[in-house]
Amino acid sequence: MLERILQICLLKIEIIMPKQRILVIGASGQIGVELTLALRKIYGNNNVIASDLREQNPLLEGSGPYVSLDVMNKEMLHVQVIRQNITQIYLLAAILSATGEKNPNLAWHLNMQGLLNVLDIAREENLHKVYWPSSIAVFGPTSPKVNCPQQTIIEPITVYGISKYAGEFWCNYYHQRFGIDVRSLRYPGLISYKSAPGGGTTDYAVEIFHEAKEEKKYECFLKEDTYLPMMYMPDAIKATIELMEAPASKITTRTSYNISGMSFSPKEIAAEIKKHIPEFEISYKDDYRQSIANSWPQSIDDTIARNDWGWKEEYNLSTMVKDMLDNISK
Ligand code: NAD
Ligand code: AKB
Repeated sequence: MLERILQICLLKIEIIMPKQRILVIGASGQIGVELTLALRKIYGNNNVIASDLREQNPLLEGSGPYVSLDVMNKEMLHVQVIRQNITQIYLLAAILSATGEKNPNLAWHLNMQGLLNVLDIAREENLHKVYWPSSIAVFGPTSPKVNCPQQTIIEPITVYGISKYAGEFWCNYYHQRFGIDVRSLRYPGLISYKSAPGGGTTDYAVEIFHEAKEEKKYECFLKEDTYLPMMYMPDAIKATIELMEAPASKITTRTSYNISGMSFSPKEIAAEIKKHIPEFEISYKDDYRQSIANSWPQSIDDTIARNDWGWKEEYNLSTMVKDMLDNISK
């Protein structure tokens, strides 16, 4: 299905759009690797430039150009945008919730200044589009727990959540004030087998698969009944591309769209894994990440994304678990 969507996008782009040159910042990360590969299928390998502070992820090697880049160095970023004739930026570099609580100043600095550098350059160079993800981490303990709506009380308690919420309003500001076509999704926790997650509270839902395969047991850092919104990576990539390809007239939310895939607890995902690996056992020892998880909603209402640009997920808990286990084996 993702293949078909990529083909349709490719056809549309070839017919109606001028040549696009895309810079992915943070391309070696959990989302960056898969998004870069998907964008290369649509726009052509040489038109999608992967960049990161760290070395190129081995999965990207040989698939297209890579430049080493620090998003905090605005001059260097600006030079690359001009040199590579960039027309769109996907900004993925950030410090996530759990790592952010260990170094709040660094998280605030990178998550805010990185975004402002990109938005400024987008304005100066008249870029066609910018993509920047937000997170369900914008919500806090006073937000509704179940089916949390797009607009509600939003009082985040992590530095990561604060930076994402402030970032959403910067995106909206640059759109209203300077006409930048910046688009954003509030991703839930993302589950993938290609590249490892980078320091979030939802990382348990990836670790559990590797431990189940290798050790047949897993000690979870969240309590068994901690429900969180989650999404399988192919759905996240599909959502990102569909949002970015939607006509501007369909985009009514210029802060960031709520988006939802599934919701489950550690106990539920463990039970689903046990259907495939009967000897698998889970135990629980919660740590500082439990209070972060407690502050987030358990599920998300994404009606606006569904109505505006036709969002619909493909994977649920059981299809995701099967696909993860099949692919980790490979
Ligand atoms: P990640 O940590 O796996 O990847 C981030 C990448 O950015 C890393 O490869 C890192 O080396 C790079 N980076 C860090 N500092 C940089 C700098 N100064 N210059 C250039 N590159 C730098 O993160 P991810 O999970 O891929 O997340 C990408 C984006 O999606 C982030 O904005 C994150 O907040 C958001 N998001 C992710 C999830 C998730 O579950 N993965 C959920 C919600 C939102
Ligand atoms: C995290 O746990 O920090 C991320 C997120 C939900 O933003 N996965």
